[in-house]
Amino acid sequence: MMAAAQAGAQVTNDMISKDSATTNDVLSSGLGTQGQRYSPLTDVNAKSINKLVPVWSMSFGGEKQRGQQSQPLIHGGKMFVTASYSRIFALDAKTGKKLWKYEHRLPEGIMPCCDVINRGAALFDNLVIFGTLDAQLVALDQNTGKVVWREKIDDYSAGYSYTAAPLIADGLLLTGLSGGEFGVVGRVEARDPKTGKMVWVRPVVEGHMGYKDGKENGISGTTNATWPGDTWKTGGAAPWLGGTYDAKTGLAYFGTGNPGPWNSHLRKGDNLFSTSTVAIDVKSGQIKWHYQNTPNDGWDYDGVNEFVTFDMDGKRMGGKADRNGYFYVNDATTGKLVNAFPFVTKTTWANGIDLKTGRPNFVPENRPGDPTGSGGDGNKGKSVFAAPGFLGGKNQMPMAYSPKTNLFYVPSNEWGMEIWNEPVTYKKGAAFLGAGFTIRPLYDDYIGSMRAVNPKTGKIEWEVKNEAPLWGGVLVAGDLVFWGTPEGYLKAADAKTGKVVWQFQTGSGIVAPPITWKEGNDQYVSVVSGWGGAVPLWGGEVAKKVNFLEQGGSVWTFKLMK
Ligand SMILES: [Ca+2]
Ligand SMILES: [Ca+2]
Repeated sequence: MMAAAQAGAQVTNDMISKDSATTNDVLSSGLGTQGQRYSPLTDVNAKSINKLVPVWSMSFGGEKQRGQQSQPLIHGGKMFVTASYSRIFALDAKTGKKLWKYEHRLPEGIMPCCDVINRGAALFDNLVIFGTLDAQLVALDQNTGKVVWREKIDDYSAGYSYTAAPLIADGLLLTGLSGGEFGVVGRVEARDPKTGKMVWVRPVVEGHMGYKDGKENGISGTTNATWPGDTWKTGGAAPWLGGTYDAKTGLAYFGTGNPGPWNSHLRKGDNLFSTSTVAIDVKSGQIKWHYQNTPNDGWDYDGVNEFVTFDMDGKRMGGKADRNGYFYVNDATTGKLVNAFPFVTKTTWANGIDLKTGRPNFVPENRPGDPTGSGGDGNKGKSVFAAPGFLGGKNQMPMAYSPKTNLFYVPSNEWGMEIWNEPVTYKKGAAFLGAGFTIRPLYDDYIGSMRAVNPKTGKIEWEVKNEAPLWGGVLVAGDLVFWGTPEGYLKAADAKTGKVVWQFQTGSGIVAPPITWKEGNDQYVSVVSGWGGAVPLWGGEVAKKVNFLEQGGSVWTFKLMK
């Protein structure tokens, strides 16, 4: 009855704020804007899961495949799912029947750094809103697929693009942007989701002016405090993975990418607010606090990974599994560092994080050298082996948190890289790295590892190793953890013990997070399948190991056989 009553109902801010508790829909990326990716549904459990079978599969079709990283949304009996090359589909959620499709017309010369992927849409009112590889936002009517509004984020020919799922926070549409490898200037923008009209802009590179309602709203930080000379003007810090929002704190949490260029000797200083978690007051558009995971990042340890709020010791905290290999727990209201520990086996760049100062204990000899300094020949600085490599202890694939077990489920990877610096100058639309690299595995038998992480003790409670690097996200549904592998399997394990209780081969690699919902008497599980993303493009020695994997592009949906 609940589902029938809500079919066709418009998505309100109130519905989005309750998304994590309402099991008949999935209205936001993260199954709730906190990003816990937890569902209380328990029909599918360790006892019943041997009856979990596919009910439909739908192909994205065409000749366009490559990486499929989208999390589907469910509302009013419809599934909204994005696909590679800036496509979005509406399907009948029970049968997989296609209702409509929108294919964004992409210009020649788009510059996505890390495959032509998209991570999903946002729902608001009668609209479904997603971003495109040419850095636009498109809002479509949920019922017809007709374009209602379209807004340009920035100039794709300068390296800007968009791949994240937009976030609805307190009735506003919040987006970051991509382009951190091109010296863009990272910022978070808030729009009216019904019209696309800008409400506020908050740059996340120190020195740049913010705006609200068309008026100046203060500079972010203090110009030149942490950036020398003009380096802040091409400072990067792209919040390309989007953000999370917690109504309890009123703050939106955006992770920011690497400072530009990668060569850290060209921008001595902390380079705020790059490689940080930035907490923005949604009402004022001001930065309430920031915490920098990797000051003066010299390894492309983008700090973009999701900040997932949860309760610990009676306080609202946030957990983040950073690319740099450390798991951080910060007070969600103040940003104060509460705990930090490695969640991978090797971190060469720092010997731990000082909980008093909040700063890493750097290992100076493991920073890639200055090409113009001692040990450099002017063209190439001292090469170092760094772990994790820049693809990270964890990359874009979202983790999950269970309030039942109080554990985070982190899709992690064990790899390193040779990295060296080179001279570079900024040129619009050209890669702004000043570094060379080769990614290498650390171990012969595995790269990926699904890890259950205790945020309080820092203990890894269990792990399930995987030969290929994990690149999809995680779902906790009741007492089960679901995740996909590049080898094509959707897997489920006991959330307490890590015992794998089920797996299904989807026919291509999974690099997207699963979802679950209930309609009528049936609990459904869905996941997008389609191998690609950054690993085959940037993975060096690892890419050679996984080049046998086939591309694809489909959604699979499962339920319990009667
Ligand atoms: Ca829901
Ligand atoms: Ca980067």
